[in-house]
Order: sequence, then C-alpha cells, then structure tokens
Amino acid sequence: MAGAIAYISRDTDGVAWRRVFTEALGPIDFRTIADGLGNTDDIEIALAWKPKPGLLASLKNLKLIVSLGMGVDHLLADDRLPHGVPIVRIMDEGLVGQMSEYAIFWTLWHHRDIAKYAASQRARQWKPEEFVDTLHRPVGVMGLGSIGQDTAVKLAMLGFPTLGWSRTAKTLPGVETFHGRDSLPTFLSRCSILVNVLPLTRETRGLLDKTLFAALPRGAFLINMGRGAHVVDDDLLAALDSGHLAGAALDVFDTEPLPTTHVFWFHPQITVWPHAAAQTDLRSAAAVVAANVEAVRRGEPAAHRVDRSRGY
Ligand code: OXD
Repeated sequence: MAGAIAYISRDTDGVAWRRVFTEALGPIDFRTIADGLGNTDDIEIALAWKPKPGLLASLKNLKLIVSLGMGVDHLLADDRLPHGVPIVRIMDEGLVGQMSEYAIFWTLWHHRDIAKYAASQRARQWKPEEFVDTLHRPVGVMGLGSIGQDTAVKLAMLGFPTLGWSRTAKTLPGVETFHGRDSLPTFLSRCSILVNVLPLTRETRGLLDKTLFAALPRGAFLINMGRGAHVVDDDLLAALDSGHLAGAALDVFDTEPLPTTHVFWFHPQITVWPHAAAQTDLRSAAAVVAANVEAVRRGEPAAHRVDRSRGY
C-alpha cells in the first residue's frame, strides 16, 4: 500500500473524508489526529485545516499538503512549514459557485431593501422604498482569483456596473478592472457595494480600515467573504455608526467562532454568518483531492498549487 494519508483538523473527526477517499482511491492507510497519527514517517499526504505550528514539519516523508479550505493563510502562518513540499488548496466549481451566490444574495438583499420590506410587512405598512436602478448601483469585487472572477462576471450579467480590483492586471468580460495599490482609491470611490474576497497576506491584513472605508461613497455596503483579519473591526464599527457605511454582511471573523460577547452579533447593521458562505461538498472535493494524490504519487505536478511567495 502507498504511504499514509493524515487528516489533520480539530474541527471534524475525518470519518466522512475516510469514506469518500476510500471510495475514490481504494484501500488506504488513513490516519487522523483523533485516532493518533501512528508512525509519522509513513505519512506522505496531509489533509490539513489549522494544524498546530510545527506539526507538518515533523512529518519527514511528506509529499503533499492539502489545505482543507480554499484559503491557505492557516498553513502559511506556520513558520516551520516544510520547504519544498507542495501545498494545494481545496477548490471546485461548487465551492466557487456558493461563494458567488453569497455575494449575489447580499448584493440583492441590500440593493432591493429586503430588510426594510420585511419590517414594513411586520408593521402592515404599504410603503414602497426609494429605489436605485441596478444600472446605477456599481459593485466592486476586491480579489480576482477564481472566486472573485466568477462573482464579478455573474454580478455584471445581472446588470450591475461591475468593477474588479486585484494585485496584478486581469481582464474580465463586462468588468472594469483595476490593479495595484495606486488605483485602489479610484476603484473604491466608485463602489456602492464592496465585496471582499482577497486572500489574507502580509499586504492585505487590516486593509479594510478607516482609510479604505472613507474612500467608499457614503451609504456603501460591505460584503466580507475573504478573511476576518482583513477588517479592522473598530474602524468598521465607526464607519457604520457614523452612517458612512449602510451595513455589512460578514461571513468571516478574526476570531472564529465569533465570541458570543462580540458586538458584531448585536449590531443592527451587521449580519453574521458562521463562515458558511461556501461549504465543502465531500463528493466533489474528494474527487479533486484524490486526483491530486494520484498525480503526486505518479510524480506529476498537483493542480490548484499555492505560490508560497505570493501567499495564495
Ligand atoms: C476557507 C474555506 O478557506 O472555507 O475559508 O474554505
């Protein structure tokens, strides 16, 4: 039998992964943190979500690290991460589609005043709200990787003037694109809804701060499905409380689960989701990961590989 696959996550026990992996790859040596990793020299593939720093470095014969999330900041934060072992992310069409749905849902929720109409119904009030036509509601997407691209193109297809901002230049059908720090203020000044789907890197940590919020037009709405650490929480609260921002839909938080005492839970202009904008469907994800495991075992390059120097 080939080397062992280790499931390294404390969030779930790995039973479901063991089942789908066995279906995809046949008999496997599948180990979990919960059951004990055994002789770690046998481990050649690690499926990891927020591993303890140093743990991956202790697996001497590791050939592949699979991030059990689309983001890889949880791995790159480990300064003992073994050099030279390729890292790949979980990525499939379903996950990308779910992320776009989240952005589109909250865009429409804000754009079509869903909360106000729900309140009017509760008060039995027949009260058409002042409206803004879709053609005059520009939406900006920060981060144009697979998720940002899919989101931006779908928003553009719905008729929203759509802008995209990324680190390097990108061209997308129906989307006006900007790149680099210098163009950020111009991009932001045009976004009445801002969707953040940037990766978390040294450059993007804390990027959504008071300067960025001030650069948005008054009444803008924030949708954050990137990382909690992109946002400076106090600056977001100040921008909401001053009326500069109309509201925020947040799926991700600097500390997860969001502590029960955190003010975001109670804020009338914030909606909190438990990092559930996209959830991994094991059937499709396992097929993608299994193909990567087989490729690496044949000595071929893995797909969805992470560039450590860029941080995503
Ligand atoms: C993530 C995920 O990386 O949920 O945030 O996949």
